Amino acid sequence: MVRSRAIRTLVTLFFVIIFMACSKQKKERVINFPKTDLSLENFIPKPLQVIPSNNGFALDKYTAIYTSKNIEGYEDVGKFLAKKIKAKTDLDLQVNVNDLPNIETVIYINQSDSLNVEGLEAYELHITQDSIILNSNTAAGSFRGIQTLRQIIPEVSNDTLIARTKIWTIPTGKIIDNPQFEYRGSMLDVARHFFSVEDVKKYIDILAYYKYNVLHLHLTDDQGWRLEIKSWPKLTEIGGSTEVGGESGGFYTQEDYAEIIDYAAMHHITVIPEIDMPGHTNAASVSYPFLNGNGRKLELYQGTEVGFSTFDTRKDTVYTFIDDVIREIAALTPGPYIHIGGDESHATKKSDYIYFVNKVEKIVQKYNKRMIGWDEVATADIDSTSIAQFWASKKNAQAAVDKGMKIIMSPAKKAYLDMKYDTLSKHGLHWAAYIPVDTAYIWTPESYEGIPIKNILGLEAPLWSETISNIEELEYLAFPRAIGYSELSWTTQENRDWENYKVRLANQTPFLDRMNVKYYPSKLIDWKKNKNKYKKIDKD
Ligand code: TNX
Repeated sequence: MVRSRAIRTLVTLFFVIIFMACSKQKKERVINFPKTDLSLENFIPKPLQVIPSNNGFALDKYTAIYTSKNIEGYEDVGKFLAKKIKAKTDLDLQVNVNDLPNIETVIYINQSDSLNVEGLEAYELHITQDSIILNSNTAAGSFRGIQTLRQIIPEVSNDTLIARTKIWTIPTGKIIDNPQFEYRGSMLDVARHFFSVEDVKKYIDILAYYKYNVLHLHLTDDQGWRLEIKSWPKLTEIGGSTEVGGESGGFYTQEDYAEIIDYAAMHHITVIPEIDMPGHTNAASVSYPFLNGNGRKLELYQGTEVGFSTFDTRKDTVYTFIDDVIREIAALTPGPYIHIGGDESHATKKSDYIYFVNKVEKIVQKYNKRMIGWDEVATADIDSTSIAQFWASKKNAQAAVDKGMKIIMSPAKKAYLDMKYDTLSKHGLHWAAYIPVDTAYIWTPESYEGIPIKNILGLEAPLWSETISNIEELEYLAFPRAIGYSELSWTTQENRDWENYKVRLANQTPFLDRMNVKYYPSKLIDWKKNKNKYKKIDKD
């Protein structure tokens, strides 16, 4: 298998070289590239190793893309790259089309088992004057690699060489890259305020550009149940009908959810659905009152208090209900995880809470998924295969370590996207901290609160939505901080430096502006204003 792949690679490379030699004979272009330096590019997250060779690769209408063909996912990655190049430059690059006339340069996306670094998402880019060869073990690795490539295709502007020549110069050199953590996520709370499929897709677009690989959806809470469950339809009919502030809420049909999953999969992003319980369950209990365990009168809730609701953890029918919900969600979700919440169950007795988490873990496992829960779940008698998401309690995180569990790092004081930047922030809360852009970046998830790195699965930045109700407000809180978290989870500690990062961050504006992302323009950053004027000039 490995040998036949290697042979295939060699044969393809051979053809690429012959092909390029022939095209050279056809036509020799003389391009005077400005001197480049790959190591000075504004990559985020910063790659493991960048070795510049100070020349230029001409990306233009004479460029074509080729990919490994018989290995699942590679051609899709090639097509994805072509689409993004079209959006940025208006060039129409062909993918895996043979016998193209006038091709001068090629981008070759290649499966290879002989990389300098191991890892499912590792990749290497070899950029020379004539070719860009992207090698990776897996299609996911090649997908991360093309994000790096996207980041070094210059943005257009009217006074550059590009506008006159329609050549985008890509600096030559070599990049060897591999993420530090296998889990690099962000969470969207679609329960407190509902966000449309289109909003979620836009969030995925940006996350993918910065090499995130997980989107956690907080689908249920006191204020709303947002995913259709066919066996319990009132969950969305009643429980999905409102949201914080009293607006009309909303929910994803199972088709909508499948659309999000597919879109995420195209971006090599795993979706993790969260059904928060036994607390945070008012919307479920209003829909089906037998679930309720707090003895209080049930009504739809549009406020922002936490900790008042609980399931009746000693009733068998509650577990029949949960079994149905988990069964349906597991069937809809290709990823390996289901998140059961488990946070802030202040209305649940401690012994009931432990009984509940133990039972729900078994249900999740019955449907062949791994359970994730907020750090409180580590107080139950759960397996080392389950995962704790550290948000507040060092003691709970230590309990998870003692059980040999993996931990997702989301400390509220550092990684909560819903915390205000400072006292003047338009949106957000500040119960954990104010988190300006530098504070969000300058900390070490690798050793935070003494949690050993071997227990750390990765990092996740949750965005709770009590104070935000549309995509602009979402973007205000998420960006630019989520960009920094991508670097904290991908790049090793030795490779991170605030002074260096903040310059690279300042240079994200052409991308963020083009994507119409309404980021918070923190004064700590000297934002580069570089409006895209190319199309306008072209018409003149
Ligand atoms: C705590 S973090 C919560 C959420 C809130 C958030 C607001 C966690 C597991 N629970 O219910 O939305 O604070 O910052």
